[in-house]
Amino acid sequence: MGKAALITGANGQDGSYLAEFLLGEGYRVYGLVRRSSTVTTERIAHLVGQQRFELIAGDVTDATGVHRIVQQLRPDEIYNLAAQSHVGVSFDLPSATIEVNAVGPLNLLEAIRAESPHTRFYQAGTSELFGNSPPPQNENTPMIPRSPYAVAKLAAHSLVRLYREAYGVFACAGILFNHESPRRGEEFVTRKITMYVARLAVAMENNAGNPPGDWPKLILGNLDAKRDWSFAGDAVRGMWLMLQQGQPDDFVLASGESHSVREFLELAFKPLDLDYRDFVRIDPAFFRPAEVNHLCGDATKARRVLGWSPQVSFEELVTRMVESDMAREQDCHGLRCAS
Ligand code: NAP
Ligand code: F7E
Repeated sequence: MGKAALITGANGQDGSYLAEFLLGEGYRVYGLVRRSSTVTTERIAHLVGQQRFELIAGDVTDATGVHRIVQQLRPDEIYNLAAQSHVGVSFDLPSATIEVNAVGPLNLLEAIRAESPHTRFYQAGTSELFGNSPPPQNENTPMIPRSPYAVAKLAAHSLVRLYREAYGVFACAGILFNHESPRRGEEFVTRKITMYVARLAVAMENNAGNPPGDWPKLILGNLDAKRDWSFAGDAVRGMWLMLQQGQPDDFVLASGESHSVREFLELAFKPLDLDYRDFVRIDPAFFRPAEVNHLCGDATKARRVLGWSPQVSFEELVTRMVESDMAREQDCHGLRCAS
């Protein structure tokens, strides 16, 4: 019989790719999704109804519910991807962010310790842990968080090590640098840019190849921040590999290449043959109280131990995201025209 895995945050960007990946590996997959008054399962709609895929209502901040779910399922693996994952928002919602991102993993680890000690645990950690520690960053780089988001993730990172050392839980922390996809949330900078480019492209198609004169600007914050961007589909393969090893450990997953937000913009606007500077307006509201300036990961350990490396280049990633948003925008425009 195949293994069983529980994914928290199953309807998020990474959760959707991980669910697909594990189903492909023969797993039975339980996706934890919190109750909402609107539909939040678009990213996994194509999986719902499949024989080995089941949605479970739950919230990682609810210790009692988490305990019961782990007790009932006793899965082989748990991937904790649930989070308030927006760094900027964490400055406005610090308590909620700490609750989900730090207390959430604590609830899961406690439930594993008490009810299902054989369960292997993956915690979704982040390059934000490093703050402004100079690049390249690896597993030994000092972790000096610069946001409530990163402070909470540092607590989770420390809990993983504690439960491994104190209780022998097979717990791994991934330290993942930014990873994106056409399924990326619309409020992250990459997707915000590719959606804007797609809308502009479709508007131009309908305006004899010219940008409409009164076209609204793309409003952004700090264009000089540098990030190590890779593809989410590559990242989830790395998460799974961590839980297949003989010993639990922590790993950086990154491309080893760093680009500024400005470079992302230039590349995204390229198919339109337009200068992004004519379309972007900078608004201080999108700057963060404390910024992480330059992230560039060193994934040597993951390459050596896990045999992991990213398959999609930065250029390919930007192209895929722009093309996907263009196709979506064209469909949507077609529907509007038809109705
Ligand atoms: P995402 O798209 O924002 O997904 C996060 C998921 O967590 C959403 O499905 C959300 O559900 C769910 N969630 C939030 N609060 C919850 C709660 N209290 N109980 C249960 N579920 C809850 O994030 P992502 O990009 O897939 O990232 C996955 C994980 O990796 C996150 O932990 C993130 O912090 C971490 N990470 C991401 C990156 C990256 O570049 N993507 C890099 C490093 C680490 P709703 O739909 O209901 O909001
Ligand atoms: O910002 C700058 C912003 O919000 C990237 C999460 O998945 O990766 C992600 O966190 C950069 C920052 O991602 C806008 O100041 C400029 O320097 O897309 P982002 P992030 O903060 O790097 C890490 C690894 C995670 O763990 C997180 O969960 O872009 N920026 N203008 C902007 N950012 C946003 N969101 N919106 C802007 O308008």
